[in-house]
Amino acid sequence: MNVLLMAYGTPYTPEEIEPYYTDIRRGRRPSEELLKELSERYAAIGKSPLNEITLAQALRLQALLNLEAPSYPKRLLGPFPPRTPQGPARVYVGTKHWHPSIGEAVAAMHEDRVRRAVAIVAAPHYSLRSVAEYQEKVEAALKALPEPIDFVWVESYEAHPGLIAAYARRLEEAIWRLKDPKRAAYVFTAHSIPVAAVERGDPYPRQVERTAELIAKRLSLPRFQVAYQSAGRTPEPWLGPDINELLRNLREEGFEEVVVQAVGFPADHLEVFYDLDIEAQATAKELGLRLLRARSLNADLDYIQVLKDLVEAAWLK
Ligand code: FEC
Repeated sequence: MNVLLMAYGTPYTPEEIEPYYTDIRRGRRPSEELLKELSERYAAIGKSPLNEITLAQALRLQALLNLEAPSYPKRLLGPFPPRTPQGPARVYVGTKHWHPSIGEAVAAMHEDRVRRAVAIVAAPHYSLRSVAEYQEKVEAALKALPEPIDFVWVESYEAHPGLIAAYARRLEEAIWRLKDPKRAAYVFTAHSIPVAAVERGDPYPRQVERTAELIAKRLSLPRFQVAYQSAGRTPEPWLGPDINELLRNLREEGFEEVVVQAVGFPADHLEVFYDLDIEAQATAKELGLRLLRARSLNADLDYIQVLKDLVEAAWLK
């Protein structure tokens, strides 16, 4: 079984911020002002752990796929780790905007004579501005190869029961720290996308709402809202409400405590550590609102189990 696990990617060093940002902007170099602003955000969090987390997810997914869990032998009769019936699983990592890039990963798969693989993004919701762009990058990489690779896509998994349970578990931990859970506000966030994509029929907001509804139902939350974060620094309108704007409204409505859970990203990175832990926290503090953030899924085994289920189901298609 072969898997291409994809994520956004992040620069490894401050010098790499400029080419990384240029790639996000489809080859247009950012102005000095934009570059300075982004560099300051990275400096404020020390370093984004996204590449390390993505690699850990891939290693654990590969290990899990290579274990025959249900019939795991009590005595070791064969090779360790036991192989899946389809043969050893290999998980390749490709990032959307840095290295290893999606193109580099697809080229490595071709060198290893991979003919069929499952493609999955470490982000649960489909968007024209996320998964569709990962798909374009895979298509472009395939064009450069002499033989095709047949990719079976997992396009979204916003309602996977294991994902909902994993998010609910982290949210519950935050709820334990609340002074009064019945009177608190609960906000689920995802990365904003341009409104233009939503107008073209992007299912993204519906899928984000669905994840939020299912987590809220599982924990019988008294109320919940969805907000968007990290809108791009471009003049076009971005999908809202913005998390900071929502925090202001919540305070005006009299809320004193709020739990925020980022459901659009499984991993910690710049947008979690800066946009939520620094920026949204500063807004909350200024408003006199107590903000708790539910911890991320990262490379924890419950999330990796979700990826394993999805990948195995896609492989059998
Ligand atoms: O830790 C890190 O260094 C990387 C954090 C990171 C993640 C991430 C995920 C998503 N994005 C999505 C949409 C857009 C759109 C644009 C855009 C721009 C940026 C910039 C940075 C950035 N994003 Fe991001 N995103 C992360 C980081 N993103 C940095 C550029 C500076 C800025 O605007 O803040 C606009 C692109 C353009 O200009 O055309 C659109 C979506 C996701 C969630 C799905 C996924 O993970 O792929 C959607 C992580």
